[in-house]
Amino acid sequence: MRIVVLAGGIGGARFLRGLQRAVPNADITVIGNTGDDIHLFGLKVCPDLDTVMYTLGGGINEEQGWGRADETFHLKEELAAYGVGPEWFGLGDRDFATHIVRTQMLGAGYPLSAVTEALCDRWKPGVRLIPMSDDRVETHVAVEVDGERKAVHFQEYWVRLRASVPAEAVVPVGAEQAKPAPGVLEAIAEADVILFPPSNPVVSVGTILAVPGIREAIADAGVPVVGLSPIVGDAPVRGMADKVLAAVGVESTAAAVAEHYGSGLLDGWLVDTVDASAAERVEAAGIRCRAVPLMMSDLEATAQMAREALKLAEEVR
Ligand code: GDP
Ligand code: FO1
Ligand code: CA
Repeated sequence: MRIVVLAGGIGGARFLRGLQRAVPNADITVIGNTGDDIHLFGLKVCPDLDTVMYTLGGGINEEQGWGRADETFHLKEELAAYGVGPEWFGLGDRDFATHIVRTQMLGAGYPLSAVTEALCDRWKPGVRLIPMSDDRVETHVAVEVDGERKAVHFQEYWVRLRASVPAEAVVPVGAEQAKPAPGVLEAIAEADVILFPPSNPVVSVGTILAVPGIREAIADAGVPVVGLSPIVGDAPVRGMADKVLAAVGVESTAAAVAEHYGSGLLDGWLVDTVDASAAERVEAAGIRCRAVPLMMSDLEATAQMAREALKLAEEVR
């Protein structure tokens, strides 16, 4: 079975581990979000690609959900001693190596997709991980700080400001001009099923869908498209997705997120059992809906979510 998954960081990566357990022989292509990418200290950092790569490759810091296990921060401390920041972004020594290799390869002329493949040669995530685009896309967030309206990089909004100020707009800068990376449209066209994991609907899945051609390819693929809600009990399970949902005028409920994707894209939607009453509204929007446990508390619970998603895909096929 050929499965395509549109993934952000933690939510996408953890779901993928469950999917691999549920269907060990599946041919899985992951289209990764690169809107979170940031240039720091002259290096290109791709948080969501790395989170998927490290999580599936066994190198992730499990508690944190991002960055490397057994990490140290000597390099960051030395940079700080020179007064070189930003200090609010925690790049560890082991993680730095990934960004150095990536930046070196990009400098030598390799596209990000080829660089990602090379990095995955080491980590062997068991999926084909492709960035949504080889072109530079950077999510920026319009905020008002001390009465002044300005746009900040997504990482500055998320990590430095902790989404503590309202987001007035979320803009995937460069997306309109970006082309899907080689293999993205082909994987979608050849998929048997397309899954939206419980990733952030705005800054993860939404950014991938903002690359011209990807949304259309999914809608035209003619195979079931099934999503899992990252919103449980009217709040994100983790993180601050409610803040960016508000910026695009979507309430933080499982039903509203399904409507936001819409029946033009989604055939099926899984909500958590605590949101079972949302099913009626989702189905009224033309999307088949089931309520099942959606907490990725352990690998088996996550695998069961993947099985339910594939079951729903068969129902709508
Ligand atoms: P990020 O890039 O690291 O923010 O990760 P993603 O975009 O892939 O996923 C973030 C989303 O995952 C958040 O909005 C969370 O609500 C959601 N999430 C995290 N853990 C769980 C879980 O156990 N169950 C569900 N349903 N959603 C989760
Ligand atoms: N998230 C944080 O909350 N604080 C950090 O200092 C931080 C550093 C970091 C370094 C590398 C990396 O790949 C990810 C990192 N993240 C950090 C997570 C990252 O910012 C994610 O993009 C966001 O959490 C949302 O997706
Ligand atoms: Ca992300």
